[in-house]
Amino acid sequence: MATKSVPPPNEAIDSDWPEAWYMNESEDTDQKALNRKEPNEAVSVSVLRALGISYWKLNADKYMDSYPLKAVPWDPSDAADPELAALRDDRGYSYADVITIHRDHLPNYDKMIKCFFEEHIHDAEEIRFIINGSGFFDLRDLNDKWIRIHVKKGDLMTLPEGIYHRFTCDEKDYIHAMRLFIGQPVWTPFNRPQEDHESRLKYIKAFLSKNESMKQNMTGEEPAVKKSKKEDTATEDPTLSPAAE
Ligand code: KMT
Repeated sequence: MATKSVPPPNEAIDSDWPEAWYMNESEDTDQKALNRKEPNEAVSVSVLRALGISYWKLNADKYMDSYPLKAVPWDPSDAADPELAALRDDRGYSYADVITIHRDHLPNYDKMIKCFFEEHIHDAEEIRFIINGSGFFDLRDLNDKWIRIHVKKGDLMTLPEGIYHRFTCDEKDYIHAMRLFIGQPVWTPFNRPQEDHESRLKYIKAFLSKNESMKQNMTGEEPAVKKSKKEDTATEDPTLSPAAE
């Protein structure tokens, strides 16, 4: 589909970023609930940037009807939104798929939901554009605390290679999203712990070591090194792969 050519949009100004907060980390909470602390502890955009997050706000209202509910893969050159097309070209997003996470639309729904919520890293950047609906990306801060980011329609967010993170739908239980990739997609999640994984080491060097002073300012505590009960390393989990269906 031919789209009008426009320059790639700038990253969103701070006030347009999605809301983020430190999570209540009690074990027995519902993963789809807000899980805020009491009182709420908001997370600033500067903290999110220090963790390597980038964010653009796109006009999803205008173009959402032009995306299928599911297309695996989806040709990113079909983007009707000229800003998305410009971003795709500028950042080299050569692969995309479109999925809808809802019981009626996602095969193996229960397994997929569980898999998305397992703490993991990837060996590439994660790029997600929210076409409709909403959900939570949780990621570890400089002190290994969970930050919850509430993504909604129009949000395009990237998570850097090697960051510990997970995803869940919120209580509305519906998200329609485009997953973009540079080159051939690799869906393998590497579940925590991955302290010696090349991508984790790269992330520590690029973001955690660099922000040592910010880390100490945040709590005055030494960072905790959490070990997962899971002893496995890479999980070649076909459920993350669009080819699984
Ligand atoms: C992921 O990597 O967690 C997913 O692809 C699911 C979320 S897409 C909004």
